[in-house]
Amino acid sequence: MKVLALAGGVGGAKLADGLAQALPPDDLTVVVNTGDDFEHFGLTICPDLDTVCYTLAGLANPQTGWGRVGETQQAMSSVELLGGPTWFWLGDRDLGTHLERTRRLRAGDALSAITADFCTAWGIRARVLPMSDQPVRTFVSTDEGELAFQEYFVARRCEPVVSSFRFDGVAQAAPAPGVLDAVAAADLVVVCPSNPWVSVAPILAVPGLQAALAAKPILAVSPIVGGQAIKGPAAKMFSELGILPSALAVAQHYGSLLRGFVFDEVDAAQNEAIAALGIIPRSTATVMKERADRVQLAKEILDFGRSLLSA
Ligand code: FO1
Repeated sequence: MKVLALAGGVGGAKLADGLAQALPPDDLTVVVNTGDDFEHFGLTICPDLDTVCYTLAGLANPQTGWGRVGETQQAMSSVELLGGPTWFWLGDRDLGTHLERTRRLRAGDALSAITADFCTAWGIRARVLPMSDQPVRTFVSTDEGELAFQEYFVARRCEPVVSSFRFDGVAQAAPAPGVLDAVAAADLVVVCPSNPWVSVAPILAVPGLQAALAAKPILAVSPIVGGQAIKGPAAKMFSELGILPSALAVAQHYGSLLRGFVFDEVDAAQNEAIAALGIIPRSTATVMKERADRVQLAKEILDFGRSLLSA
């Protein structure tokens, strides 16, 4: 079964890793949000792409979920001593990724081609594609004005109250080479447990992508468990947008896009309300603490996916 996964950062990366362990390498393509990307120290930083790649390669920092395991901090310590900006911390090994990616982007290479080469170098066998080769940058409207995504997320620690989101450049963006082919080839599309507002929405906003996906069986995995986000500001965003955060709210948010919805067993009481949306519900253990949890959840999702295909 060919699977296309849509992923943002840490939660998406963990499920992508589970799927990569549960599927033959040729059967998995992961399309990654690039709305979180930004320019810093003159470098192009792609946090979600790097988080997905480092996780698939077994190189991710297990404490944070982003950045590299076994990092050293010489470069940023040096920046700190010189009075430079350290609000967005870049470990030394990670910095090497941004240096080489930026060098190649400046030499005219496409982000998708660079990502493919990095994946080969890191021994990643699944296909990882940025949603687009054109820059798309997420901006967050808040009670403190409009903030660039990383300014909101890291510098302001998601404290400002959000009212809307803007994906700058998305109207001029095209799906990266291979994305529409992967959609066409997919038997099943899995929306990972990533933030619906700022991780999945930018992917779905890339022109042509939603129309291509409409023909496909899609299931989403809830990033909200027991009314809380497993990681990050998703629940806070739902609340600030006037929606009670819940698995049901996530299912309602995606609505008719979905054929199936996987959510945590602690929310099993929402089963009927989700089914009433015309979406087939499946509650299970969705919190991925250990690496084994990722494969377990991936296998469950694939079984559920197969049952959706034959229904
Ligand atoms: N998140 C933080 O909260 N603080 C950081 O200093 C930080 C640095 C960082 C460096 C590289 C990278 O790939 C990710 C980094 N992140 C950091 C995480 C990242 O900005 C967010 O988690 C994602 O953009 C949201 O998916």
